[in-house]
Amino acid sequence: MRLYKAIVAGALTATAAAGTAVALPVLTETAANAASAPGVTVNLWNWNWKSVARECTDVLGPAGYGSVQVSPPNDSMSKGGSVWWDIYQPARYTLTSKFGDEAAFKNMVDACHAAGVKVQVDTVINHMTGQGATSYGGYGFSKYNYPGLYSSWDFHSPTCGIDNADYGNNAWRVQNCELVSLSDLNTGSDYVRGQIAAYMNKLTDLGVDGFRIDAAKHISPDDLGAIKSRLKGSPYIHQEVIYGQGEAVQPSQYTGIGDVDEFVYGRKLKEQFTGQIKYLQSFGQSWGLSVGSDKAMVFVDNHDTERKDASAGDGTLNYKYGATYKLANVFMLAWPYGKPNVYSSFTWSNKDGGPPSANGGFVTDTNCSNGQWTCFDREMTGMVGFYNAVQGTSVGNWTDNGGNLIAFSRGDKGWVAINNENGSVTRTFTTGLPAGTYPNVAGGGSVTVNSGGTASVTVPAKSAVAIRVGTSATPSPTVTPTGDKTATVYYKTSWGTANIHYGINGTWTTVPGVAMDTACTGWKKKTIQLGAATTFQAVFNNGSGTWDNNGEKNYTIGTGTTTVKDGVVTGNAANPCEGTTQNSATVYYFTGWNPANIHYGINGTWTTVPGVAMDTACTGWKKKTVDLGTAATFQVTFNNGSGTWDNNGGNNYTIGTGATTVKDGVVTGNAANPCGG
Ligand code: LM2
Ligand code: CA
Repeated sequence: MRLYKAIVAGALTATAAAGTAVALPVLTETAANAASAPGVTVNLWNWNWKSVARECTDVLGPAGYGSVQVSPPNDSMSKGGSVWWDIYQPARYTLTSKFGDEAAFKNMVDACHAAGVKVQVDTVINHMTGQGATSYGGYGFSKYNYPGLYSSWDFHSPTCGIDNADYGNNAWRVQNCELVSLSDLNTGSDYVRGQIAAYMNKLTDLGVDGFRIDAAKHISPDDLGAIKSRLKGSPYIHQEVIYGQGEAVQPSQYTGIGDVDEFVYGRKLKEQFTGQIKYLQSFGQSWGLSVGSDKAMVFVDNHDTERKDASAGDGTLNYKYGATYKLANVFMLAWPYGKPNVYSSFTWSNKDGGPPSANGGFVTDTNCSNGQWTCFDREMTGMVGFYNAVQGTSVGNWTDNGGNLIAFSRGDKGWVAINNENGSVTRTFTTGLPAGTYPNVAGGGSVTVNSGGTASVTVPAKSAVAIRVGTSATPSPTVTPTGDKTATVYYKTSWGTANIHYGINGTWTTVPGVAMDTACTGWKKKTIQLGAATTFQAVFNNGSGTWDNNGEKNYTIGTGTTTVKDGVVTGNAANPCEGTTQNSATVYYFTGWNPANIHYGINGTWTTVPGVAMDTACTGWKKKTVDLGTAATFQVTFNNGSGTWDNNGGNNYTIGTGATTVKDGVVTGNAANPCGG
């Protein structure tokens, strides 16, 4: 929640500052300042690039995940697939890792961006190797000697090893001696800082949006700050600074640089979910979390903590805890603290063992049905939608059963019940939601909320029920207006998808509103039936959380043709597209899907995933007409709205103007209408 307040505060400040100017800027400018906000992150640890790309397109984008965190992409020491941890011993910064080469990495970043998912990279910059002589990319090195990159004088020397006692009383040794004998880079040196920044800037050039800083605790805040100052743009940064009570190096020393991976969070959730979750009512920084909500990236587990002994005080839950693990993740996505990071990786019995691989350790494609991967990201998709829907609300209607069942609302946007008991619980709960029937986004079934906001719900043992606005098992009734007034709105924007969310006499569309059509390059258009009304209220959004609400005032628009451009409303306007070239394409798609969406890009600007719903043309055929502006062709993929895609085997379909049919992978241009007529 603090995170959200920070963003709102930023928005208000910017608006107030602009208030002295004559024309108010559109809200999108403010949103751009918060562009690096990660949303819900998913850590696809040890997935290869090809599999991450596919997951972004098929699962993460459609679910609303904001970011994916990927494993170190640089060339590392090779143990030939026997262990996972060779990736934490960098050999050089070339992108030839066990997960794929630079082309595969770039393709992954592009696929994730096309799906609306940002990319964070795990960067190992404190050290190089402690053992080995060859890398996955076939490069030869030895400890302290990495030809063309670093030699012995680039490392802290004389060398020393970090002793356990150092953590308690000697920050200098924690940051200048070797962590498990890994050659410790002299991050105080200008040359070393330059090489590290060059590596990170190369990733930024490839489109990367953020970084996890591995072993940040072992780099002094001064050195890390100096490296950060050399970075391009403003990437999102979260730093691995593991909290230990009374230690010489503390997470709070790093919050000036960026966010911190909050390790106490997962330890506390393990205690509660293996005990009594009723105590979570007061869960927050007062529990001894190492940094405030606005600086914390939180997680139930990560690759290190999931491997700690079950008895270890600093261990966490992991996938082996089954339903309990899932409930803890539901809580993380429902409770306002920090920025959540969901973990999804391979299954293991040997703590050191590497991921599924072939040909000497190159990681094979993730398979979600052979038991070798948890694919836990797929179990949280509904809760990601919940998280997105409840941002900006606070916790209310807390209730518990005095033991292991808790329930709470997030404003009037969402409500969740978590049953960590061994038996089911049936109760009447106050949900705070508008009346209606809502699907359970944390599992199966649905919940009917009555007009008083209460609902009688049975929560099965070790399971959760979560409902939120914006989903509907029963669609909300549509108001049929009387009268025949209309308004045609032209909206100037660079968004690929634009929605108009509007209210007539106080009755608003369901967020995000109604998709606008492309009128011509840079302009979206929608004609709205006003009934008897002569004005209405409108705001615009891009379908993935960026809004233009006229600096919180909404736009008031009348009948006839209106243009909205850079915050200026012009009534009785001329059609801004008059005289411009206006190509259009009608696509007929043969499929058994219902619904079917068309997700398309014109000159590289793509619709927001999943794209635009197609209409049924006749049995087996869906149809959509797309305005292309001055473009003569565009790129097209199709999906069924729940994760099944047809992207022409990864190539997309290229389609031109006029009528085109797409059937069984075959594109026919200048086609006859397959439905006749
Ligand atoms: C991290 N954060 O600070 C990573 O999250 C963690 O997974 C890394 O340790 C560590 N820091 C270094 O980046 C892992 C693994 C270690 C492994 C190192 C380096 O947990 O066991 O150490 O990666 O690969 C291994 C051997 C160790 C040996 C060392 C150097 O297990 O016995 O030390 O390599 O050869 C003599
Ligand atoms: Ca160091």
